Amino acid sequence: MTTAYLCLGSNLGEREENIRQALTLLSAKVNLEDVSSVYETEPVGHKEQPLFLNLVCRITTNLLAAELLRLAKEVETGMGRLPSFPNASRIIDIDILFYNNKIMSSQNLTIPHPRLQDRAFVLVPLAEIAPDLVHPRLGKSIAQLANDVEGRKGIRKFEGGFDVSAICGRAL
Ligand code: PH2
Ligand code: MG
Ligand code: MG
Repeated sequence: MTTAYLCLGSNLGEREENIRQALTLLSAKVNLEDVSSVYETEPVGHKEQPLFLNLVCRITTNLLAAELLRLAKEVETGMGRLPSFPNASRIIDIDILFYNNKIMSSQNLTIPHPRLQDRAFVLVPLAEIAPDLVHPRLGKSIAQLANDVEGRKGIRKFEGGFDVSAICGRAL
């Protein structure tokens, strides 16, 4: 069994509902083990777009990394995400952050996610559920990386959030 971490983001349409739906679809195929709070975050990269909602989750799964990527893409496409340019607005984005301690890079998948150490919208929620997780390439804990990252001012906790037990049928 693999423990993996995913980041979910949405900045188009009913953002909260989009993230809830993605978690529901994912939890049909993998075990959802923990979910962070939801954060409203300023767009990083292409700035002229709506605010995102982001959260991170921990899953366990027997899927290989490439299969997990395929599942993430299937959920994105199934929810109606259309191909666009990098960093464009999207109804849902599902990125693999970590897959056990695996370090790998192929044409369409790099693990750990190559930009996670620069992204407060990933590190702050991740520090809630995995502060002691050590980045296998950088050798620093998520708590350390979250503490050092720039752009923490651009993210704030979003009121609301999810009844995760209603999503995956059990309390976490
Ligand atoms: N995703 C990106 C680019 N920029 N900014 C925020 N705040 N949240 C995201 O999820 C995000 C982003 C590329 O996937
Ligand atoms: Mg992304
Ligand atoms: Mg993505």
